[in-house]
Amino acid sequence: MKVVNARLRRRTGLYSITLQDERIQSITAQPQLCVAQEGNLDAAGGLVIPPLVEPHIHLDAVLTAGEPEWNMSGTLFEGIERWGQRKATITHEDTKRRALTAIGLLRDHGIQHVRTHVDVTDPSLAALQAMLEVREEARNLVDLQIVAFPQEGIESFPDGRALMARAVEMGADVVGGIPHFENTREQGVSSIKFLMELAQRSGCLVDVHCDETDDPQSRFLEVLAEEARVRDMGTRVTASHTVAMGSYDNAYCSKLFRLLKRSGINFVSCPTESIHLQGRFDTWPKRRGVTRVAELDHAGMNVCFGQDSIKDPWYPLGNGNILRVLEAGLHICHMMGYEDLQRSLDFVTDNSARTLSLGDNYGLEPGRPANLVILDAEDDYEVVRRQAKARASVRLGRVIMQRHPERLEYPQ
Ligand code: 17E
Ligand code: FE2
Repeated sequence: MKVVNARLRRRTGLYSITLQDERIQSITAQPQLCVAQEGNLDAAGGLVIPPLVEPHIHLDAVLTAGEPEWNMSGTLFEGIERWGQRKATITHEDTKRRALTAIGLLRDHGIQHVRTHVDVTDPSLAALQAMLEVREEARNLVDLQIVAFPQEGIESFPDGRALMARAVEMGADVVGGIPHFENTREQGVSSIKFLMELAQRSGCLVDVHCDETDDPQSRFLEVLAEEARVRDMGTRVTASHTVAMGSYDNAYCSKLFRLLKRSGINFVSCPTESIHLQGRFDTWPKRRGVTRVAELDHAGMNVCFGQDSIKDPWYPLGNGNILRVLEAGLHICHMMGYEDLQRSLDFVTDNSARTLSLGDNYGLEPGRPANLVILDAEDDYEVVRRQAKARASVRLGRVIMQRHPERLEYPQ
């Protein structure tokens, strides 16, 4: 199969992309628009990109907002409490059904690579077992990485360490953490040492909910980065949220950035989630409660955007559209300069793929998997401005989603 009349990022002109045996065979320049042959896909001058990536979502909690009660304060802490109520009633089937529904939404928005956190502070590990099955059953739609995420703490939850180890044995891909939620600062530090050790021993990646609080004293990021540096694991480690960095003073941040850079770790910001959950203990002026995305990026570090939630106890909106989160993130992080807009898709494609350590399994290059998405606009700027829809999603050479343009009518 061929995709014709494609525009590509960072290149001018039109291209044809030939797919063969689940791989990209070649990418060739076209002198002009051509007529698509039967069986080929016509990008019609739209941008063709490798699939969008969702680097941070909680598929075990999606579509549960209000069950049994709504989060009225809008804080992370009430979210955890409300989730605790819902967690008591989750079942294997309920978790699978909601996760698969959400994966359908992600598919419709051109996403094919997903990292989901799954709460393992549950002695039954029912949600994890369900998600392991979802990972297999949804293989034709997405590559799913599962994070063993200790929502109620590793040190502060009964048998927390054993549950983490068990989750890895069962098949989790990534080790998680939540040091700012542990009972004491010491427990936060020891939880990071424990989880890094577990990851190193098992060969898992690492993705820690790190400093998701406006407390400027929450400084677990430096602990995570140093652990990654001394173990030489930086490229395999991700710090998610790090919103306390939005409250650190510049003197500390300037020292911190030196370590972060040397550690080589990755960052995920969930700007819609954080603008909603953070700043809740401020009156006015209110902090933005988002990490220093532009500054990390300008310092040469790897940052990407994630959705975090779809209608869950922490965040009542969300629909699977990562371009909505990109648009919000560009606003919230003061990233709407011309240069930023011109490369804005980096934050939901290449940077995210690097966070997920996708390596040669990602990217529009001959020899790589035949995974791509056709967007309904011609470049990054127009994609984000017009909130372009994914017109088609191709996975291993097969079309898994095709969207036909909506039709407007103007009766007199
Ligand atoms: N759990 C957590 O600790 N933080 C979040 N933002 C979500 C779940 C969605
Ligand atoms: Fe999260």
